[in-house]
Amino acid sequence: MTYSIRNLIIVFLSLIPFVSFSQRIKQSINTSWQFHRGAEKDDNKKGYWEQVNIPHTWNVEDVMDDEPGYYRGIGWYQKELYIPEGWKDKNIYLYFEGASQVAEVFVNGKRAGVHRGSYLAFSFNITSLLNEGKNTIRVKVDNSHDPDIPPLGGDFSVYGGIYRDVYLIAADKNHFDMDNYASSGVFISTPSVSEESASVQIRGKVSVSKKVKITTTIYDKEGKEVAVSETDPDKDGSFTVQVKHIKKPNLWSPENPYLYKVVNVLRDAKNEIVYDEVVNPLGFRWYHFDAEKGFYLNGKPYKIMGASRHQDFKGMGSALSDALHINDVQWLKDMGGNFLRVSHYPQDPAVMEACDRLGILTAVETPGNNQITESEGYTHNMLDMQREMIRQNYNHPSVIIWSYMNEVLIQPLYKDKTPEREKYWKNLHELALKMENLCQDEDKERYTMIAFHGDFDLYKKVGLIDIPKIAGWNLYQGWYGGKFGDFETFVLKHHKEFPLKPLIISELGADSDYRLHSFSPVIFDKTQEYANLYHESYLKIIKKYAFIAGAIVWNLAEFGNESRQEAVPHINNKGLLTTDRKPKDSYFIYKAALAQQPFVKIGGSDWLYRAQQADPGSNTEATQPVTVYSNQKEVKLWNNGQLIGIQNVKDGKAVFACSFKNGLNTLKAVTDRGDEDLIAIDFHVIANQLKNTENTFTTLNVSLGDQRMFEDEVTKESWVPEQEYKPGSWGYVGGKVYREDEKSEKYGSRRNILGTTYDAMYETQCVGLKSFKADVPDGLYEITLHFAELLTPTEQEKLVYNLESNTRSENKLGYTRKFDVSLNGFIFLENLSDDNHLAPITAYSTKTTILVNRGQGITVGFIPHEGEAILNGIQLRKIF
Ligand code: GCB
Ligand code: CA
Repeated sequence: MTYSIRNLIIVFLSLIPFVSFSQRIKQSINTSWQFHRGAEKDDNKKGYWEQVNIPHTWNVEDVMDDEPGYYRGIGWYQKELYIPEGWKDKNIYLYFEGASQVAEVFVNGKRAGVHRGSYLAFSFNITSLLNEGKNTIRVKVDNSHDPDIPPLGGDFSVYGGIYRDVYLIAADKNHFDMDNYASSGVFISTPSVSEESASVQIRGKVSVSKKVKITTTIYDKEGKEVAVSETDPDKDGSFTVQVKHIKKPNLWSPENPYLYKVVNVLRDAKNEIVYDEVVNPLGFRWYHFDAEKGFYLNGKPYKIMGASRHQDFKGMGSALSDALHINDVQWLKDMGGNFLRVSHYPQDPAVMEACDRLGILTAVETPGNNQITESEGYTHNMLDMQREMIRQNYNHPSVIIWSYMNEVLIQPLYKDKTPEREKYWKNLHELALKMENLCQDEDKERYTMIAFHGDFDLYKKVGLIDIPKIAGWNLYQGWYGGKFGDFETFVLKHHKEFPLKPLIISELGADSDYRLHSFSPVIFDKTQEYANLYHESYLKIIKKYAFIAGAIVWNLAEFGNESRQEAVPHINNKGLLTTDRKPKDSYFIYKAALAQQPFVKIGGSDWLYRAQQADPGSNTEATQPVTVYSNQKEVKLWNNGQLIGIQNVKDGKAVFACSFKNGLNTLKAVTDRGDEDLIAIDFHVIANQLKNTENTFTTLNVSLGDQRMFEDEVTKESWVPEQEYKPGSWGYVGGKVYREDEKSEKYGSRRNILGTTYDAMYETQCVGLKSFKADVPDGLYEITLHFAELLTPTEQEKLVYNLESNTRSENKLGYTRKFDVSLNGFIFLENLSDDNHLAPITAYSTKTTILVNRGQGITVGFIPHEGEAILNGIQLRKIF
């Protein structure tokens, strides 16, 4: 083993006791915090403090429950801090990776500083406030809505708390700049890069009282020195190092995310004592966007394909460990993605490090979402955040775009043609220009982007499309309205009217509840299959045009927005992954299109408990299409050892008509290369003749007014769509599907149904039915009926949500409904109405047993007294 002279000196120094060898100490202080939600002062009261660890948010329970709204207010954190004797001469900082959204820090009762904004790091020099030994730090955190702090709104929850790591940093009095927006104090750029050679520029600042020198060493991935350079800082402490002619740099790219290290060491000019050291990543790559031909990386055309991501996970809000952040980047990588839109705000440093390491290009953005406030305070905070973001993330080779603003014209704030609106547009335009100029001043190299929503003419009129270097369009044609085909029309329009402006589809996506399925999906039904159609049709157009530089799926994973309703209340279901990271089929659509490594996956791998009506004429067999996703040429599919078919893969998939029987159906797909995938589906075939003897009756779960299948993977219950009664079988008699209004394409009521997690099932219903019949064989049955009143005048809704006031009965609905329910002729429920069980948008279910004999089957009768009877769901289970 050989040691360089410097290494020898370091080893030597560390062996001598009492030599001041003062590397920077950085230690996380995440454990044993005390927390109190609320602003009140009585902190001696028993039970005032709750023990918590960081990352922490106070909104976890808030967003798990069925009630709308979440706490936006003050929370206090407190912790004891021990400062060792040896730190007497050090400069001590508290460093927060992020706290949401205003954090005021106190040390031993004295104010250290305040930081505004949820999503960026900040640090305070607390040296002068500390005592040796025991100290108390307190942090007042406030996530109240503040018109001067972005985001003002948006489709996500602004969870409150200290939700990212906190560090204590002790540095020598002589150190690299620690007061530059919580950045590393050193800024690395690559003024020139080619396959043959590259140059590196390192800028920074030191804060020193001694005469010092700075050594900059660039190491390759293996730790070999590539370049060393020594410099003295200027009088004001600033320094610039130019490293030229790095021969044949190993280029960074998604396929080869090769990272160099830049190590800056601050030494005493006389005696070699090391005062400080900072390490930063370095990647050599060059890139550009061409409005006609798309994106180029290291000289080659390169389609940007990826997803956006919120810092959000089931049951955790925003308080995620680094491991969970990193896993998401890995999910994207495994899908074959090469791009992460870090939106709608800067995220944990672990995300950015993972992008560098795994080769994921990024756009990072500040949360200027939905609208702006026309105030000095807001402008100041927007600019400040952009500066913080750029300085904190400057050295990540993964970053190629600085973004600011998302869908800023989506709120219809002022009336048409008023001077207020003209003024708002002018102010918005001005602010965008300021943001753009700031990006240019801070970083000449990177591109900039604003993400617009689909109102082309409006953004054009306000002049926003002209400002950033890249136009991002968030496009949902065929989801929120319109047809899939409108997407192509839209991008062609952009290209025609802005032929010089590079274009990225900054969002595309469709909601799907992973529990909902349909083989004849329709818009708004929230089935996975509809979302699949959406993604497949968009992918075709994205591939077709080179001028579409990239496309970014909204969203990698489902995420929380407290104010959302629909199939899964409080959740935006557009994720390719669920909130707890189970992949939907849409994930595999992209994987088949993008992944380089051979891949095969049977669709519906998260749908393992299925039920379906038997094929016509059969009692024991049901046929379903099975989609196999692959990037290989050919797939074979087997079910329980029987060959179902052989097919060529087209557009990333092959679809087989597969016959299922009761019990386990083990599907196996094998590609021409020999890669395989297996899934075991527990299938329940519902006989056409319920009294048949080959497939005897066990259970039936029906969602009325519904054409979707619904699976509860926890109870393993599978719900089937309604059907009209036929003798020998089951179904409704009379009635029609609930619709909000006659013309509406909406599926069901799309409301948060209180008191259930089966919102989708309750959101649809059969209205005005006479009966529900099932010609089941004799036996004792359990029968469960599910109802929810879906007609809800707005007044009424507010009152239901307002649990404090008990004035519901004073506010009558604008209609009446009153009906009885009979079971085989006996009245079982009497006068069902909103006076008793049918509270609006609230789940009501009741069950009973019924003895069926003499071959009479089951008839549930509906006898209206006022208005029409309704039924949302029914379950039958044979006891014996
Ligand atoms: C958008 C927004 C995003 C929403 C998304 C949606 O355009 O930028 O914040 O979550 O649409 O799902 O509606
Ligand atoms: Ca972290």
